[in-house]
Amino acid sequence: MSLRTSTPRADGFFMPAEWAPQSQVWTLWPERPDSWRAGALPAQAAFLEVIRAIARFEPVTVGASRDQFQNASQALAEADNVRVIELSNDDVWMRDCGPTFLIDGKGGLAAVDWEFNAWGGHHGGLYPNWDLDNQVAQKVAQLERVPRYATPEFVLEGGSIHVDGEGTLITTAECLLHPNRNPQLSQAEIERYLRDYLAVNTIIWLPEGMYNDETDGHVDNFCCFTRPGEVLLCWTDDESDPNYSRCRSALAVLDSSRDARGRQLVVHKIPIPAPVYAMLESEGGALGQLPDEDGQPERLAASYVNFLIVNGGIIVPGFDDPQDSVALTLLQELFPEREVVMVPGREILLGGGNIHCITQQQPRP
Ligand code: KQY
Repeated sequence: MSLRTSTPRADGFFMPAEWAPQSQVWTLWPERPDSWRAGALPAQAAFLEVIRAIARFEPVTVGASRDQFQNASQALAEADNVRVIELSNDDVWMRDCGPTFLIDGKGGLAAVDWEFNAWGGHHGGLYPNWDLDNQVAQKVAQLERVPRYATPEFVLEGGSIHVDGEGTLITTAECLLHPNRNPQLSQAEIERYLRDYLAVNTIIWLPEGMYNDETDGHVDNFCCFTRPGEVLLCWTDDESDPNYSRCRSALAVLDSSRDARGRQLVVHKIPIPAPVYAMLESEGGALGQLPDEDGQPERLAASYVNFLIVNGGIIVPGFDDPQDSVALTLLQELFPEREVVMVPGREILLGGGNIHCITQQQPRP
């Protein structure tokens, strides 16, 4: 399918909000032993719960490697609304290596194929080779027969941006201005890419994301739009929590921002769960799960904001924490027209992300 050499903005495409109607959700199947403990079996069970939860609302496509295709197919053989395809990958983070879908409001669908460098390339990247991940967006665009806009000279992960579909984008300086992504570009030049490829007009820069997030502070683990003019922000009142100052700095920016339509943002706060650590599972030997240099258990970047909006539903991770029910109730209030479904999030979190990170919605144009 065609590679476009113009920009999406020039061709009338824009990134819709996640709450816009969707035709399906894409994800990938875990197997990588240095990301997933115990032969990835616990992770595969966790992914199955997420996939089945989404499939209650809309179709899901699961990409599995050649080695895992049959295993994934068997595990999902009786799941309605799910197809498994063979799709080579380096790991599971479809939000980040997959395409960002665009619509034009006239029935057209397109995809942005951002350059992917595994969250930092050879300067802090999370695995040493990401060639297969870097082809995922192109393959998905071809499978769906949609035109593709590629940015081989600009690195971006889908989890580092959120849009309201009305011209506003939120991101974090911690991630997008990190020198391991696009060191040759100024902030203004990075904004140019966002404006040209997503057709946004107002960019809100939060200083940081969640503490100890392996992605250098992806916004999708920290703050998101819930509807035009309203955002949801991770929050803690515990002054000893390293997230305390991060939440307050973000709130200060949000409170003083206007969105693309000139609205002052309404900020909803969602508690973060009590600190979640990688402990017993470290025995499985996956990277990033061992105690840190001080011998302390590693704090994981657990967040309820890492949820996915689907047609008629919200799929949110739970952490066996008293705040789970608080988060569930708040999300149900914020999305009264959708059914909020909580699925266990710890096992996916051990790999470095959560439900939003492992999925990519395809809008229905
Ligand atoms: O989007 C994400 N949260 C990706 C995290 C990658 C972690 C690799 N171990």
